[in-house]
Amino acid sequence: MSKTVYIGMTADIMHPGLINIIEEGTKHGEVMVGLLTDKAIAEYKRLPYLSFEQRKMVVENIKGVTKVVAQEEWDYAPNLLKYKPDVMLHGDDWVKGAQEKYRNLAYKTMKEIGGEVIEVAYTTGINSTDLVESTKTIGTTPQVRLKALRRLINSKPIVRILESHSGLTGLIAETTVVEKGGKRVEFDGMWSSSLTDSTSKGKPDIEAVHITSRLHSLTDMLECTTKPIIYDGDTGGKIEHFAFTVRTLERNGISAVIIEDKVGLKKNSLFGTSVPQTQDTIEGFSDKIKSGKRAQITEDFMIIARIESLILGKTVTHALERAMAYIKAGADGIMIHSKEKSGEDIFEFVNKFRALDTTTPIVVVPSTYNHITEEEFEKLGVNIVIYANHMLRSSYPAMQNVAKSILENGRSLEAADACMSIKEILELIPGTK
Ligand code: SPV
Ligand code: MG
Repeated sequence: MSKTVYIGMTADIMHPGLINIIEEGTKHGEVMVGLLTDKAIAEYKRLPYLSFEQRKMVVENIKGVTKVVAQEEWDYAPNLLKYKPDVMLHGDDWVKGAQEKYRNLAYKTMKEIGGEVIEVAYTTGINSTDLVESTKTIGTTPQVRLKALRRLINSKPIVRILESHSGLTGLIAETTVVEKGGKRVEFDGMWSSSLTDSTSKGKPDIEAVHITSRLHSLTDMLECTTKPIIYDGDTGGKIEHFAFTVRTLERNGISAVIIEDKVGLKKNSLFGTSVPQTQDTIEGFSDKIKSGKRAQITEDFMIIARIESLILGKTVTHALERAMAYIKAGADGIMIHSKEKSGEDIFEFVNKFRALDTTTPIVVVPSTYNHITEEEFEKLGVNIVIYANHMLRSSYPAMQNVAKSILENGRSLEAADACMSIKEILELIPGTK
């Protein structure tokens, strides 16, 4: 009987390096590809462009591949124990860095099951991470981007979203990465905030900036990023208008709209009860959700219902009743908002909600209860955390200080240290030179 050779891969973008490894595998036996699921990949890297099913279809049709199985974790060991291959093949690029741990585990497991590990020389000059980088400069399509949010919710313990109101802030959300415990940590997408989009246009956050103008900011972000965008739809406006908003957003590849259950002149929620704000009726808001869902063209677009009960001084029970009604009306997720500093009301709501509903995605916006970590939200059962205004709140004081310094000194020398260098700004945007 011929030997089984196990090869783990993502196979998002097919390239000669992967074909070389498969070819090498066929010299030792029948090749079984352990195809990493979105969930396995999301532990360490950005989601692949193609879905698991699409990647599977491609790999199954490559010459020399006998079988494709799902690898549900970044760690190869569980699948090696399950399928007990005679050989495991891997490129020699896993000797150092974050992958080293999994290399050691693979060696240990193969020894246990009486097999061997063969390392093949990695094809230099080509790998999928570099290819993804170059693909990013080409861009994405509305469909791929739109789907990305649901895929992220299904594959990550928590989805991390950063506010963006311009091309530049979009680029920060797209490209900022830190290394933490051998893992790449980055934002998963952007929040088009009504507060910061209005403020950056010198307008109050009262739905005075029309969707036509909001779309300009969105287009700037769409043109230079690939990550998914969640749109702050305020109250959604009139029911009849909301249907058009949904179509416009979908057409542009926006993944989700969040609408809040308020009526009349909308004021920012963080004012709480210090300004008059009126909550919609359950029936009225449910009708708006239904109308949006009817207007939707794709399966993937999400309408997320934002509950303002806690903002308006009502109880968690009041908020829960609304959550259940909005889900019944078709909402794809619930955003629970609060301006309490402790976050206790959010904990109470999510705990009680999760006892009734284990699957509907929950979104939180910890602007005031900012001491709570993503890890704590994850444990609680939250799916998306939005840092809703931090790019604008950090840039405004920085700009104002520089403007003051120029006025005080009658020159810009004293402000120079607070500014990036001319060289840095010239090189900031790729393609400038
Ligand atoms: C926004 O960012 O515009 C929001 C969140 O809607 S909040 O400002 O807290 O209302
Ligand atoms: Mg808003």
